[in-house]
Amino acid sequence: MEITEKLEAFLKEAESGIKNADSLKSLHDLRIKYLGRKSEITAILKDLGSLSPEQRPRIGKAANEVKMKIDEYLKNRNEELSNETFDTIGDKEKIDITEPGVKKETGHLHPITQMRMEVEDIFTSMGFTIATGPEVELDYYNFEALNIPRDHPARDMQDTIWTTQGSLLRTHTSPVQIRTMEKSKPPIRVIVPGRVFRYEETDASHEHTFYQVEGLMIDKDISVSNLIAVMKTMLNAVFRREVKVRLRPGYFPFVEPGFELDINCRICGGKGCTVCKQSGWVELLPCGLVHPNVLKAGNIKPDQYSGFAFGMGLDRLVMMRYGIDDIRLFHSGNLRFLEQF
Ligand code: FA5
Repeated sequence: MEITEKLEAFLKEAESGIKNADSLKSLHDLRIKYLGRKSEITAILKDLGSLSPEQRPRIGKAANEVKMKIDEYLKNRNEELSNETFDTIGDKEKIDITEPGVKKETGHLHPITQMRMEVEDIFTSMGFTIATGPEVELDYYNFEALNIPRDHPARDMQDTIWTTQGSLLRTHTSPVQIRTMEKSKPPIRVIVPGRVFRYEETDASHEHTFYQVEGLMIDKDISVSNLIAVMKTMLNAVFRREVKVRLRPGYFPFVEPGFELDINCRICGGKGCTVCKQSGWVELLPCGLVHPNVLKAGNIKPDQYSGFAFGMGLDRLVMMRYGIDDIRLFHSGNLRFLEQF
């Protein structure tokens, strides 16, 4: 058979095969059969070199025309089949457009994380930077450099979880005060949000694992009034109103003088409940002026510089803001609780 006759027969076969294709899948298979690498047309085009110079252009042109025609048949049939599929989809798949849709659940940040980010924004707007420190800490940073030597009774104020190698899980974020002073010179304005751990029985207001935000400001002539101004600015921004606070003398070896800043209990409005232990006030924020021994441990001269520090309980701040009466809900994995924020 002459090559041109062969081409004609091939085109006829392809035309009827494509016309009879009854699905997009079988049409796809036909494209491979008629135009693919192993198809007859590809073989003819590959073989052009073996033809005489007179035959070559004629056959090459004819083969390309057949190829283009087959491609056109395939495209037309594809369109027909696609339209048919679309026209009949309503018969095959019944869609009830009145049925309520399926809501895609999206997650969100934990309320403590949301609060941490908010506090970070408030402090950065006052020129503070954010620092971090290790959760597994050395005795030196957690206690000794903070003016709590070995055998000091103040060690009992924070029950400690020790590692078998003699390190500890930091009981507060205060070790980062020393780590920050070691690295930078005054003026220092830094906050340290972080997770802390205590060997404690849990109750409505105590967890063994909770979050604090440490604050440290060191410069020339820093006094208690700077401390109060910064604390009030922060609390008013967090609670979006003028917050009632009270300062009591508080003892922490790393500050002198030291204070406990309490806020009015928002759970009971000051009447007394389990969270405020019936006192109407919630201990939120111990603070004070940095003890000279602590400045010395951080290589800062106490006769030239002074500073204030505070350590705020982040979990309790969230509890007060939303009126949550049990701290244990935060890590309970209870989605009905978490989904409210
Ligand atoms: C400290 O941890 C000091 N480092 C704070 C400090 C820093 C004082 C700088 C002075 C200068 P205290 O143990 O009181 O202090 O803890 C600070 C805050 O963490 C508390 O006011 C409270 O809000 C929160 N907190 C303490 N223990 C728990 C607990 N078990 N569960 C939840 N929150 C707690």
